[in-house]
Amino acid sequence: MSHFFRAAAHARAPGHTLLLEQRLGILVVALALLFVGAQSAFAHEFKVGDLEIEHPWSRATPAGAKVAGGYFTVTNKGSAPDRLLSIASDVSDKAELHEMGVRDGVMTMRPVSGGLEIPAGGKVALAPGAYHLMFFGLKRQPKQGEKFSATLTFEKAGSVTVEFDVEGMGETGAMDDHAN
Ligand SMILES: [Cu+2]
Repeated sequence: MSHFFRAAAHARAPGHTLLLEQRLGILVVALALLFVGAQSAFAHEFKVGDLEIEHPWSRATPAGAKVAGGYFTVTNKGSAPDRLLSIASDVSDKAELHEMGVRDGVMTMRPVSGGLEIPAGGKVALAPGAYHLMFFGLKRQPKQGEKFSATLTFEKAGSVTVEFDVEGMGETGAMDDHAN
């Protein structure tokens, strides 16, 4: 009886140990994947100099569309104002910074001349219906779930290449039409 028990225990112990190690291994892999996933979903942030650029995103465009928007939040942690001067991307022929305004009673967008100031210690949000980037002459159709990169050039902080997450077409509802 005790001989049988010992044999059984001997036979099972390594199996249990292996299983526990396997389980721990799977757990570690799962946690690592979760962490990587969470990072790409939430910590989508870029830094250059004193500036932090959070969550650059765009919207999927319908087939044949030649224009896409670009949005993000930029925070200036420095003690001097900076200025977003220009945008360039492989995804389109050109890119502009736009602002919304009312002209003759009609809401229109127009290019921002002289760049967009980011005040010292301040935050500027580029969002649908407000300041935004426009990518003109799309060379391909950005699809939901994809990313495309663009380089932002600031007066003081210099240039930084950021990744725009392409979100769903219905993501905001506002300002797909372009008055230019
Ligand atoms: Cu625009």
